[in-house]
Amino acid sequence: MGMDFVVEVKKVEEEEEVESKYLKGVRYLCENNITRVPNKYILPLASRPEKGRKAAAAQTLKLPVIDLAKLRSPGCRLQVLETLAKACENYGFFQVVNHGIDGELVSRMASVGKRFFELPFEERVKYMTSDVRAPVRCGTSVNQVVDSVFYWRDFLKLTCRPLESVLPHWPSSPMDLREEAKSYAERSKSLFLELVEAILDSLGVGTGMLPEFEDGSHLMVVNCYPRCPEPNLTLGMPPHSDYGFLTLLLQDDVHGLQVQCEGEWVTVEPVPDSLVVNVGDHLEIFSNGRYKSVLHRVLVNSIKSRISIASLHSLPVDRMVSPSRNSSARATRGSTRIQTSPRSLTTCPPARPSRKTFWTPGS
Ligand SMILES: O=C(O)CCC(=O)C(=O)O
Repeated sequence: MGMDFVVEVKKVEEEEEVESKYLKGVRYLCENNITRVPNKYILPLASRPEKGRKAAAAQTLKLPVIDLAKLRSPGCRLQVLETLAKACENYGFFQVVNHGIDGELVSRMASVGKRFFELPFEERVKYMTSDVRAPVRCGTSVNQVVDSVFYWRDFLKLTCRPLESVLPHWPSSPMDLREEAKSYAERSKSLFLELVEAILDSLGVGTGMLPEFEDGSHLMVVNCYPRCPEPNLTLGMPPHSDYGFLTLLLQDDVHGLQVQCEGEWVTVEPVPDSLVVNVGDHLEIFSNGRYKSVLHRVLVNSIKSRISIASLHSLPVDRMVSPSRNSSARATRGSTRIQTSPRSLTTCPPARPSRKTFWTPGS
């Protein structure tokens, strides 16, 4: 065996060892006290967050507020529906207050989500799989199997339908995870149904579809963004839109979520006791482009880890989503049809975030 060959094999083995370390996730990496961002996470210059960072830091966005208490009050409902429609048309995002999910439950859910990522790696690895249909999936970046550059994020994905049959597959540690996540998932589903009823109302399409939503898909994603020694070189999540009808996002008090607004990245101001809600691709299609599924991304920082819990809701996975025939959900940019299959993200190159394009069959 030649010396060159031995050196080459050793190099490949070393590279494989380094790669497999990254597959263990950002938390694992951080537990080893790194002081620099490894090359694997360094985005190309044009995709890094510092481009326009000063402006973005100065620009925080107070999202339109939807007060559920007012939505429930017959005297105020119409006005709230108007605010809701404008928010979905102009921002694709809004903030819900008085949402009715008990504050204690929200805190317990956030706490158990955080504690899951504090478990020893040997416990978390039990749930690491590349099978996107698994009822529970732990991983890192966006899609660690295909990402050439990794994002500074670990995740735990819990399929929430049908709840009783997926529950035994959810992590048994921390001990309270199943109980808290089940309660939170149930409350999130109820809130989604209430919001989707309002959305259908605001579009003037009637609420005949509600039973379909009751049977709809529901995925809960706990995102963990550990402190990052060089946050200007990477992102927690790239610009993307969500696939579903609505996403209900619970974020802690750490800034990170940015929304694209008039071509600029603006940071969403976390508001205590509220949930951030955004329009997903399915709703954009259903409303024929009237409501916007807007690109968003996540910044990381060097001071504080961040946790968020996204609940993605839509119609059943085998249901075809197409534009509503009702005239008030009229076409503003053509239309398309899409299968509600479990595709998790629509991403685009971070440097050039663009609007998705729609077409009308026959146009
Ligand atoms: O962590 C966040 O603020 C956003 C998470 C997100 O965009 C997602 O899970 O799709």
